[in-house]
Amino acid sequence: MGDIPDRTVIFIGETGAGKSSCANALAGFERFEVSASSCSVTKDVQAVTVTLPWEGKKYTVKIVDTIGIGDADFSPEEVLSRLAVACHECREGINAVFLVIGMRFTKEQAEAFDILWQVLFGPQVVELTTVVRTRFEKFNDPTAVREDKAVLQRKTGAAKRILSHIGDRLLYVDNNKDKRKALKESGSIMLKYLIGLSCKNVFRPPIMEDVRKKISEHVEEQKRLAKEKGELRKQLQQAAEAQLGCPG
Ligand SMILES: Nc1nc2c(ncn2[C@@H]2O[C@H](COP(=O)(O)OP(=O)(O)O)[C@@H](O)[C@H]2O)c(=O)[nH]1
Ligand SMILES: [Mg+2]
Repeated sequence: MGDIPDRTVIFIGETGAGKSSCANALAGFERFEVSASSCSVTKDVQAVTVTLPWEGKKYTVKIVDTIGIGDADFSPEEVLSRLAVACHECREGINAVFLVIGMRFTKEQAEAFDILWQVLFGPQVVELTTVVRTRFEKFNDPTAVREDKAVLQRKTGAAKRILSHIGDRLLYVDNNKDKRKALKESGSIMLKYLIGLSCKNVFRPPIMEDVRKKISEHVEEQKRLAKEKGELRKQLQQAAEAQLGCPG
């Protein structure tokens, strides 16, 4: 099978985090559509395989860009389904998941990632996941990077949980399309990292049917929980009313 890429990387993250810009910086040309507004333009999965030179050798790198997690235009179920298609696109194996975060890493983002691991990928993918911090102008400054890592370490809740699995797998880039040098260096940072990865560690996404089943189970569970919450609220309200009804 000569057509399996040397490396396959999938970009995931919130809309506007800079996934498509990362994908372009890595590819070395503008292949993925970038949006200046906060609305998503990557409605569908986009994948491209490029041949990239590194230290005298050439590598084929499959780059998969995806829809934003937490995209307001789509229901969570729709987003999961589209991400499942992205996984299917990588059925020959994923070497890295690049979790793109801009200058903020919010609780909502972290919770969305949590669902993603549980429902779509399975926990083993966490080990293949690297956080890519975008818009980081001082990405070449070790002090600024160290300080930012310290800030991330102080996160709590879901963000803390995710980051504790990520450990030191953190890349800092600035894919500023108006700064060619920064853009080129950022692309190189990601490429160097991908090439340095052990190819033995490959994740083969589960077959589509299994993923679909997991998504519907998750959606059903969410509905059940919402119903349960509604019933509890009703009971509480009734209890409060009853108490008001019989003073003393
Ligand atoms: N300065 C700077 N701008 C960025 C960076 N990454 C993304 N952007 C800008 O942020 C906006 C959203 O980026 P995009 O790649 O479309 O985000 P996506 O929705 O995650 O794919 C665009 O205007 C990009 O030019 C970065 O690292 N530095
Ligand atoms: Mg995009």
